[in-house]
Amino acid sequence: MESRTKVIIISDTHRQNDNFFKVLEVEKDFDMIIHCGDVEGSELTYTRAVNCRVEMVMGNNDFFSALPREREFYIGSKKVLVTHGHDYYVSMGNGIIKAEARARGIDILMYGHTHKPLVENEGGLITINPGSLTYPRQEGRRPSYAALYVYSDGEAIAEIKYL
Ligand SMILES: [Mn+2]
Repeated sequence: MESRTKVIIISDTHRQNDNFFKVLEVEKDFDMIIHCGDVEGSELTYTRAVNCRVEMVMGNNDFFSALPREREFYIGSKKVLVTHGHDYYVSMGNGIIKAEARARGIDILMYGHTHKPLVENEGGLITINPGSLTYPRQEGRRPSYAALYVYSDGEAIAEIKYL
């Protein structure tokens, strides 16, 4: 029987977590939360709020954090890389970080830092930037996050969602 893993991806909350709790009111039956950095000390807020696995990485504003700079793991058959992105100059574009992901054989790349949501799917690499739930910078400036669905048949679909 086919199974589905649903992942909620957030980033750049900067210690303002009201919109995260709004996401929890909207989203049900997810299996994992991933935070792409700039948590700013709210790590326990996330891990205590949900009963599922939570993965977080360190952002450029997480000065005293014990979080890792990067995480690599599998979701189903998909190899995932999570990093904040500032080490790969994502403010200038995502060419460098995508090249790194391809070199590592990554299937799904997640980063933040720009506060601008983005989903790309090219040549077998899915790239996700959930934007920011707190300080959105894209046109219209709606707080955003992403949902990722990984199916047991190998299919993966990501979408940007707005509050
Ligand atoms: Mn940020």
